[in-house]
Amino acid sequence: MKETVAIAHPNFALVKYWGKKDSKQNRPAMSSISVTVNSMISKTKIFKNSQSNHHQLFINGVEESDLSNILPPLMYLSEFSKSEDYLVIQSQNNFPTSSGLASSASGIASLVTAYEAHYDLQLEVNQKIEACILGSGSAPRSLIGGFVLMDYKNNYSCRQILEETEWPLDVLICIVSKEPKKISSREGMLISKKTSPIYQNWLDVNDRHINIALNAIKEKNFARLKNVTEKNCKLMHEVMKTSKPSISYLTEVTHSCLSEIENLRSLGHKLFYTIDAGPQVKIICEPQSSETIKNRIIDATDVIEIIHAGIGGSPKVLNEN
Ligand code: 2P0
Repeated sequence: MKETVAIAHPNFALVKYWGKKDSKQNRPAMSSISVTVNSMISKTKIFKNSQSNHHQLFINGVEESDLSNILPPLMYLSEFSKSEDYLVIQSQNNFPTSSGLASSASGIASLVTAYEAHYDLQLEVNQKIEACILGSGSAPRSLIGGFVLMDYKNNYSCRQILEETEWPLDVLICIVSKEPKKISSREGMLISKKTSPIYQNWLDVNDRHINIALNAIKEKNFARLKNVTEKNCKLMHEVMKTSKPSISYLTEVTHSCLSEIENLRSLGHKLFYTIDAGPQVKIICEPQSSETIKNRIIDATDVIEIIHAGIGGSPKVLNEN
């Protein structure tokens, strides 16, 4: 039986997407800029389901009953494959799932990549982006390595700003909790759009933050990228906090990590952080500071572990038989 396996890496947004233009089509209401990371991997195997007449999804070996994120991409892709097959989809993450580590982005990007190869579809880039968005608004960014712009104004086109080797920074992912988040990004975004008094301000600032980050990355200007990334992150968490009910993904350990980041800066290390819909802190730093930063954070906080990553590449098909 033919099986196809593909891998994709998560991406972390430096200028973030939080809010949808269109919930039905899962369209983001703004542009975003991200960095793809290399040591974290979603690996997805697909093959025809000969046992059952529906799709089955297994994440880390456990069957999922909720297929709502994968059915829209699969329906879209079946228009190209003309296949009526039901599939078994087995996805493995080498990192905690659903806890603010972008597992949906890498999971969906690996599924779309595996599906395209399985049916030899030779899709256009915009068709892969469309398939990804239907599953996760941040997943198209995982189709590309390095620093990536997803442009809301240009039909969500995605382009590489710098290749993964062009600016060799490290990404240290501080795992504060492995618990799945209580409010999904999808739910949280709906609440914020409806209720946060600063949601319009958040939309209005997107263009400016995108331009600053785009130029900072092109110029490899660490200080400017730090300023805009942290400003954008703080504003997104303020939008969450001012929503009704108020949304907070941060914990005491998250805050202790942030204090330690300030201490490390005062010692002359170059680092900045971002935090997504979960308590984990992602630190972007110069590689020569990585070991000191890791040791300090492990010693001074209750962070469980730190994943040491570099900038990652695009998805890959591992085998087809
Ligand atoms: C981002 N996040 O830009 C932002 C920052 C979380 C905070 O995109 O509803 O899992 O499937 O589109 O893609 C997380 O959103 O949500 C996300 P859906 P997704 O990375």
